Amino acid sequence: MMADLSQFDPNGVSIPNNNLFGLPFNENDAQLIIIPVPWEVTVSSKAGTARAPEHIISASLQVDLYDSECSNSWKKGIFMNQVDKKILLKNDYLRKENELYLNFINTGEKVETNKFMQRTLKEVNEGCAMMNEWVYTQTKQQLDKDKKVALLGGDHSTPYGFIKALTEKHGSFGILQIDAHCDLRKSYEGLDFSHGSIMYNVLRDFPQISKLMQLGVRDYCEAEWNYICNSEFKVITYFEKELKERTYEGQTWQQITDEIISQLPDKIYISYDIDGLDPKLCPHTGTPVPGGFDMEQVNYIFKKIITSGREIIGFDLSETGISSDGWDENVGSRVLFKLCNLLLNQ
Ligand SMILES: [Mn+2]
Repeated sequence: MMADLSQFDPNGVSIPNNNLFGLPFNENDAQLIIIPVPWEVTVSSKAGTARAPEHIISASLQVDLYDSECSNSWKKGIFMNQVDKKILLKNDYLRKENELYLNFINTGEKVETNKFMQRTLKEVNEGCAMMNEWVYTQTKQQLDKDKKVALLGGDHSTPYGFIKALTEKHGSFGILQIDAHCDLRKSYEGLDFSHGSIMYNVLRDFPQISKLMQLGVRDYCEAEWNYICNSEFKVITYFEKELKERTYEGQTWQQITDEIISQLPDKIYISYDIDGLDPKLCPHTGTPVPGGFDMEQVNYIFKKIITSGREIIGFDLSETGISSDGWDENVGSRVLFKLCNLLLNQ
């Protein structure tokens, strides 16, 4: 079903009661469905990303709809589901529980010695498993209707269930991860489904993932480094330091981009942790790290992926923070619009 756009003025002012980007679509007539996941239970530092989907909707009304590279993409329809209030409430409760637990282990105490804390940790882990199951069901439902699907976090633990649903739909594919971190930690801080373990978890559980390409990493631990070295090139990480040094020594971004893309399989899932960008663009993200990409630098890679004939099968955007002046959400909504256009432009 196509939406009737005859009454819609894409050059006009957005109507606030409309959906994302002020677009006049609904769940039936939109080709792309975005699933918001208001979840940041395992985030130990700054809170806020669970509220990002609601904030991004408001900020998105300021995004102009003309994208010179794929000017008709949005006309295929973009619709974001309502934020699920039950998931959000569960997040708020479990985030507090997890804070108690993290404060406890940060004092050097052992969880094995404290029954109360063992129960808290169990509750957090079960809650995260429930969220994964919920995301799986939500995204699978839409994929079964032949919709294009994307996920908006929340923290970076949120896409686990979505990636599972995609392995069932597409079989083998690669993940392109934009991130300041590797997220390859095994059970970070005793948490089964931490934002710092998302790539470890999906690589462990879904052999369909043939390649993990990480770009912009600049904060990682020795175990993660060893994981990459022992992966037999299944995980390829372009560290920020290496990328910067290569450009200092005269290599162009075009050369580096071509090299990156040549190692990617035909089908690609994009996992975009906004902290891969320079923190000037995401100051309130959960774990900001100095350095990082400019938005256009990453968009250039995406554009080249499309022109190389590869297919983008879905994406998540996670870790967007919220701020009093709306800056993080403003950037987040622009990254999101570009990703939506890419997904629809094929
Ligand atoms: Mn991440």
